[in-house]
Amino acid sequence: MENAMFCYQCEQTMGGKGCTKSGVCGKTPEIANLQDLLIYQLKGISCYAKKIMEQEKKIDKSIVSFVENGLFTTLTNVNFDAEVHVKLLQESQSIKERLRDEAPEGEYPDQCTYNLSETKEEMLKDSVKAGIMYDQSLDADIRSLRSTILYGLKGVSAYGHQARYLGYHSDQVDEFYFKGLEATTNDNLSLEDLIRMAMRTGEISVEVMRTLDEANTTTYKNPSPHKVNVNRVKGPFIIVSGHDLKDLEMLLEQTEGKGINIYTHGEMIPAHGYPSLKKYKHLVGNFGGAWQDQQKEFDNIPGCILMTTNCLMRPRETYKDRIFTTNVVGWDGIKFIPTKDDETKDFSEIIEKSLELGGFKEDEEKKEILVGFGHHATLSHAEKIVEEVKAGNIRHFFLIGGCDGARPGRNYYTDFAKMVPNDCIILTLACGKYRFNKLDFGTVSGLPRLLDVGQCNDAYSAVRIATALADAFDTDVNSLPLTIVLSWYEQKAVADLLALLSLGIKGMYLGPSLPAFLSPNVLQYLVDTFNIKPISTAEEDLKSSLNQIC
Ligand code: SF4
Ligand code: SF3
Repeated sequence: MENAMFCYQCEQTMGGKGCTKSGVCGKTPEIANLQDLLIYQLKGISCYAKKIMEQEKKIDKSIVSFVENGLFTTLTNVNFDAEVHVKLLQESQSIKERLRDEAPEGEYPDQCTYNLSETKEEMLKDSVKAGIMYDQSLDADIRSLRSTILYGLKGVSAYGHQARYLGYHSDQVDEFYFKGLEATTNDNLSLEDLIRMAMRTGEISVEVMRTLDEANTTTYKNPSPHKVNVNRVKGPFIIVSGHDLKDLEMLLEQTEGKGINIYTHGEMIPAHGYPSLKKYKHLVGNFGGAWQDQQKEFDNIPGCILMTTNCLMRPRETYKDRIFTTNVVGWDGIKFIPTKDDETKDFSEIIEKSLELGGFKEDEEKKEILVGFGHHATLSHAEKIVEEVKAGNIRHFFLIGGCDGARPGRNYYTDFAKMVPNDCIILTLACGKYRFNKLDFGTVSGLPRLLDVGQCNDAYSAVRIATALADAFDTDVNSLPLTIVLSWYEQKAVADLLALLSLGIKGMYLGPSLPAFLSPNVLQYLVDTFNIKPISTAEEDLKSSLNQIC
């Protein structure tokens, strides 16, 4: 069965239905099947852990961390290294056995009783029963909700991993990994139970984003507006991609005074707003566009790249020797920078390589864009914003945020942003903003019309901004002159979407296409309950958002 697979967890899934021969993302059937088996194992661990927790006992944080990392490893565009998966599988088995000994007697599902095979070949054979579509008789809506919960949890795990690395965690989130995964194996749960569980996943997503916000803003202080050069600077360089601020910080420390320029890439751009990061003079700018442009943009580049989280694409031969991964990111044959026992990393190899490559020969003319409008910075203008809205000078807010991706339909987001009238403010977050963040939107009432709130996890920041404004207007978020236009690609966006739904936010536009894992009934439920709207054309959606409230 090594040549068959099934995965429909991201937006670019083949034919909008599922990748069955190989992943559009570059995931081979081997990796896909090992990932299925790893999730199967994590579910087994979780069923035992839940029973143990019911006896008022705590689960060791090293096990929480293992489950978190395991989930994150299977998120789209994170890890493509079979050996890493085999190691994680082996570790999962010993953890499962430990919990099996500790758990009370009782009936447990197959995910618990299964014992991992010795060789990779046997594991791949076993993985068939871990496949999403294995149980043909499973109700389509149950499968859909189980998948929604699982993908939401994958998104949560990415944020949880980042926060934990900075020394922050939430017990609520930690316990929910087990409860959520157990729910996806539990045949006694009805559709209503699973809908509740999906909403609970959303609440947990809010909690993990809150924890990460606390971790980031305590460690690096609250972001404040900062101009970022998006053009090249002469000299050797390292491009840091992904979401992990701590990796960036450690690299900045280790490169200080070495004549190496550091650029952010993709989701790392909000780093320029954090006082404890922007103080480094050699953090010179932001490089390139969103993740899907990397193969073209990294081609033959005279410097190095460090991937701290998603999104990693198949590295081309022309830069295979200069791209490095760390944390849970990996690609077979690509250099990996491990975390040492004291939680630090040794970046000397990437530093030496970047010096050897020599870097850019010349400076390009500076082009600057503004970042750093997290909740703290934006809300410092709250009074003014409220006044201007009341005076009719600011008409409407649009939160245009989420993931970017390769499909052509994503021009919608550029068109939408361009068409937003001049008396409206655009808030943005995550990598979808690369569709329009280099355009000049000017100002309205003395405020920039484009406010970059941050990374995808800063959806929490956007929520803080929206609730504070709602309070100031003595209303609720749904009654604000605010429209949310979400773009999704991978599972962090699923966690973000569930978070917004769990907060009761209605009328969001979702695109560029709808998740393949939502069954028609589940989708209908979301439409009926939350008035979720699939995007149509930028013109029409803009018109209806402005008409609806004004
Ligand atoms: Fe396909 Fe997306 Fe799964 Fe990759 S992650 S195999 S592209 S559905
Ligand atoms: Fe982008 Fe991968 Fe999702 Fe954090 S970097 S948003 S797609």
